[in-house]
Amino acid sequence: MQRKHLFALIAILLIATMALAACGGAKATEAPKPAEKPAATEAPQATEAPKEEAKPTEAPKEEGVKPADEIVVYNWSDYVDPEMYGMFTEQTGIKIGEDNFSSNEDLLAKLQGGATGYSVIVPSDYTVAIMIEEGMLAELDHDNIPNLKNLDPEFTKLYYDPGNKYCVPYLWGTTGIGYNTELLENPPKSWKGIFEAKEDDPWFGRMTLLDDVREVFSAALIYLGYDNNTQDEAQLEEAKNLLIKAKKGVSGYDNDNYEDLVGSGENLLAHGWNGDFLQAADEYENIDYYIPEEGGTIWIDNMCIPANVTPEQKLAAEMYINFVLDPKVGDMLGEYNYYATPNKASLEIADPEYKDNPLVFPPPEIRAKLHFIKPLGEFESVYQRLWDEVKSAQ
Ligand code: N2P
Repeated sequence: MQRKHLFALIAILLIATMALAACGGAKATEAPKPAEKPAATEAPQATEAPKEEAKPTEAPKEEGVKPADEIVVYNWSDYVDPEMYGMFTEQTGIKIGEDNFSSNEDLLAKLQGGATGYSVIVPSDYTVAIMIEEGMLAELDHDNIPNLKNLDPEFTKLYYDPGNKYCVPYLWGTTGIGYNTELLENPPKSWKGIFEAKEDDPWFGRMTLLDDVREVFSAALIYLGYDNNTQDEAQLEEAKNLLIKAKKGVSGYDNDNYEDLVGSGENLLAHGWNGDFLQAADEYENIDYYIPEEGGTIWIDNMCIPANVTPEQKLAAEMYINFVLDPKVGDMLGEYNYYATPNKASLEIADPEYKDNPLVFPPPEIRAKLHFIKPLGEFESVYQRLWDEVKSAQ
């Protein structure tokens, strides 16, 4: 080749290289991310679609995401085995903080108000339905939660989230009455004793009701023989009047300390959640729990991820959910809290004292008297208005 031809060729090659680099500039700088990790982890999906197409759409979103260093769980109080957080941090390096709410309505209001920073929240069934409807929850990536297989199949077909698209059941339980066995021999069998307490009943003025609109209305409606999710305003008015009259025998509305007040003897009985009383019974040794003869409520609490988390928080949250679904961890959680686990693999290794406890796992005759609180859409505001009237009545 002649010298001038050689220069011409070099010049052409140089220009061509520069032009290619300019066109592909964006790609060149971003190349390391999509090219390295996704290829390996996404291989199974890639077999279905041509590689070139799959990479740009799928790779950057999910892959290369590292779990957040720390997440905050927004939970009910006393609703975890305190050892669990340390175990999770030891296994994953992810730290866990916890913040507490006292009712589903508080949780909902807080998130509707724009709260951020919570990676896992624990709403009950009917509140999950509301949150899904309002687009407040992130869809779970089941690939990150292989322990989902441990759930009892019954808990994968729930009306509020079939297939666990958004949430994973955490614990379930019932709402009834707990009482001080030393100071009260014969607690009232019927809700009548609560809502129509007489001044000479020993518990008059020494009992609390939950500070929870749907729970309190459910109990009153069940006592009156109505559907606890009624939308009949006359029935609701009757329940409201009953609750207003009942106020004189009630010392307060409380979701967080009622079991201690019963254990210490300050109160003789309280409307509350089964596991809270049973945990306190360990400490005070003088508390028992029952469902009044007309019935009570049953609920399932769930681990969900708010829609506003970062991809890093979401991955860490899914890792935490997967951790809770571990058979041993699920068993620890249930046995510590005296709430029922939805984890079949946990039940298989659970202590018989726990899994045969009829106050944790109610037998069929009690189960038949338990009702779920259901989401009521717009009508929820009617309950809230009546509840405000109850709370503010003198
Ligand atoms: C635990 C509260 C139980 C949750 N302190 C009621 N859904």
